[in-house]
Amino acid sequence: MKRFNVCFLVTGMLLLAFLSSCQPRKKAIDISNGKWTFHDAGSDKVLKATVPGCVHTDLLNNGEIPDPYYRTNEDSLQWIGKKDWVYETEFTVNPDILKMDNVEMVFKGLDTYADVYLNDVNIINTDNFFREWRHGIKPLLNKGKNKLKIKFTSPVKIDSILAAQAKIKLPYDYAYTRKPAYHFGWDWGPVFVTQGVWQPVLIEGWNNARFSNMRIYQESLTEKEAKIILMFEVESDIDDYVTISAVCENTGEHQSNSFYFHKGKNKAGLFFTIKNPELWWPNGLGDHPLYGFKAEMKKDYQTIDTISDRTGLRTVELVQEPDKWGKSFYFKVNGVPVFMKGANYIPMDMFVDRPTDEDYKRMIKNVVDANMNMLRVWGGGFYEKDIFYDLCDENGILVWQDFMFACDMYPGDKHFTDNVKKEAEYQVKRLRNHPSLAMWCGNNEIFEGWHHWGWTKAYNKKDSATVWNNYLKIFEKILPDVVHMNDPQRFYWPSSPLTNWGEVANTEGDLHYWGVWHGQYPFEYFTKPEHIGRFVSEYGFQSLPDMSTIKKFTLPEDRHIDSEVMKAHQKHRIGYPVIDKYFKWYYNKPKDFESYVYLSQVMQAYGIGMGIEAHRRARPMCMGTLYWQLDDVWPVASWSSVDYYGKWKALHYKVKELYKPVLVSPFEEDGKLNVYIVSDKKEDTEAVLTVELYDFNGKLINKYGKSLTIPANSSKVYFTENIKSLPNNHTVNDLVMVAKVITPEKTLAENEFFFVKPKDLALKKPNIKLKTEKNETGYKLTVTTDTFAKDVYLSTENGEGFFTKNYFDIIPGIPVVLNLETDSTYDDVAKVIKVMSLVDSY
Ligand code: BMA
Repeated sequence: MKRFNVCFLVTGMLLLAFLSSCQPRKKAIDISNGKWTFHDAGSDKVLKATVPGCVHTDLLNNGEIPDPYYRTNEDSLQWIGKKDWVYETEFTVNPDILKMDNVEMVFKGLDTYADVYLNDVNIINTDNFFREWRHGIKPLLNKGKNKLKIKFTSPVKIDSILAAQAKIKLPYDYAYTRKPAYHFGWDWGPVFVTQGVWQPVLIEGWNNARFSNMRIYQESLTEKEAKIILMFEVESDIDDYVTISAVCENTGEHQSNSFYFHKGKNKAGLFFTIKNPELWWPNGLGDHPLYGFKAEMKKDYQTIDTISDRTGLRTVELVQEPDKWGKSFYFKVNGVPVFMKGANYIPMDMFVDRPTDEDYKRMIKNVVDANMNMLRVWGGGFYEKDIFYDLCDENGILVWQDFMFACDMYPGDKHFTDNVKKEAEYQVKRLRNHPSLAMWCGNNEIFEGWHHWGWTKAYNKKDSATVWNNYLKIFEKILPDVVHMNDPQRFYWPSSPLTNWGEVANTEGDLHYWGVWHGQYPFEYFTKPEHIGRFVSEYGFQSLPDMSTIKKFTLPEDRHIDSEVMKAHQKHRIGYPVIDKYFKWYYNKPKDFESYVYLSQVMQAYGIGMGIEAHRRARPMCMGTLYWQLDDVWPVASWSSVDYYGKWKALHYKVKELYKPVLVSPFEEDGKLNVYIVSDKKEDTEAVLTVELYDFNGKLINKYGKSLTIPANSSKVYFTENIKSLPNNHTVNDLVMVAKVITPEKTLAENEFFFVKPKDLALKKPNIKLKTEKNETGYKLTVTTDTFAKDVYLSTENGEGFFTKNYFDIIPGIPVVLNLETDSTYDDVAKVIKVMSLVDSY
């Protein structure tokens, strides 16, 4: 019996091996990893290239150029973008692939104008960074070596030719090129017009048929069951029957069917029912389970192709209904209105090939740690790499996805709009299975630009009508049509925003509120009801990056605001003067450069914090707050809350506190101090509100406490007092009020209130002490003071390590406990930590 079993097993294995050897299963090779070279089209000097990559990083790796981010190097490197570049490789294709009926070369991403030659035959000419390019190459392939040559033409050159030829001039020349707009410079980024192979290059061989797409369509979803249709797009070169079987990896449900395919493009579907589905929730509201599906295509019992993907089961609606304030604008996830808390995301580098998977993970960790549930992928960058959306899926971060159009008018000719349509179809199909993807948005600030930034003044009536009609063609016709055809369950919004911050009241749609910063109005304008809007998708204030970051791109002599280097790393026309203007209103003049850096961050956190609290207090009128901007593309003075090297600015620490599910927000209105509690939780919360008033010596002046039930999804005042009577005849410039929402287990929220502006506080020089203990992640720090210490900033030389709390206040007698997470071991860690507080900056 035993012998029979072994025999049977061996025969079975041999049969399987035989079958698989003759299986014409689709095969792919990635030729990006091979040996590549590149050279300036006008020179013979051949250098080693990295693919995926770009010409700037290749030149840098070869030691041909200095670090583009160092000092003012940007200026002397502009020649790179103006030249044409050639990339080459040689490869062999294994016989298995050569034998196949269809062999295709697939470019996952080319930047941007490329003429591709295989064995000296021109196979593709590309003009869109955002598209995938595929071409049949079977007749051109050799058994031995094959030569691939990609000639790139400078987008700077092409843009200027197209702009010169155009009958109507558009606001900016970058409109003609389908490439990340930020490469041409932005008010937070340098000009580096890259070229190169930015995504992998594959050779795919297949027989009979192949999957070109699998969509996981959620037909219906209730607590009891989810109905899913797997919809396949199949390319076939036969007229015949093919079987598709698929499995849901979570439930084990298996479905299979036979389909008759014609030569060309075909569609097929399989139906699944998931009982008692586990719902996907945004961060803070529940888990984010993902359901995996795997499909297999068989012909004559042999597998010819496989495909797999995953999704989360949830519904997302963007509710726009008339209400007492105008028209709502909020997201409902699984039937629950969700207040969106997040930021605008820009690419993580000028050179898109540079961020690693680890960098993406760190970035999303920063988002999750700061209690966000939404990122807006801004339209001047690029449709992000798969890993970005995968991480958003896994962490419950919803994505407001702009199509890649920003701050410009665009051409309307057939070639351009066809190109846009293909780009949109490709990207919508690529991204639609991601549960994190909440909506599609046509563009960034083009509607607003056209109606409010004076662009129309440059045109006569006829030209103006043409330019506007081209806008309508792309953003009101082509893009929404692509979304409705390919992703009908997602909402399309034509432009962020359709309002303007200069208007008196913003009663519908989203709002970019730039009265603070661009309008140079005080931070208090954030709190005015007419500036809050229904969903604030942009608002921001600049600060400088961490000192350790500044040290990386400067020499000591550069470290002052007026230096050429610091000016080169400030891309806003009047960036430093605007910061100075706000300093005068809220703070004292910083005594030196380091204090300027510190104070700019403290002030950014103060101002944007005011905005966040105002937006959250205003729920349900306002249902979203996305500040500008999360990250940086290089080390620069900007609106970001995390700098290029990943250092948290004061703002990011503040956001982490203010984006918690429960917010306590003391606010002065009509002569009263009102303490609001805002809850984004989907269940009621039992807690205690405490309000305590201390003087700067740590003496408790007044105390108030109350047990409460905080309703789910609410904003309400729980404590109100005449602002004048509160200090109890005490001077007001040395008082701090601390409001807390606590449960027996933990503090859910904490916030402070001061009676005067920071510059008017009677702060004394504190004697701040650190008690340190080694722990698992580094060191535990207990920080105490003898007099009230404001905005205490801890740092290490070179920015090493991560402080779990920073830029915090300390009341005498109430220690602040935090961790320094670090891999380094120090003999005396307290000596390594530099301590600074607000009084030290004057
Ligand atoms: C916004 C953005 C960007 C810009 C930012 C800061 O409106 O859409 O275009 O970088 O303002 O000025």
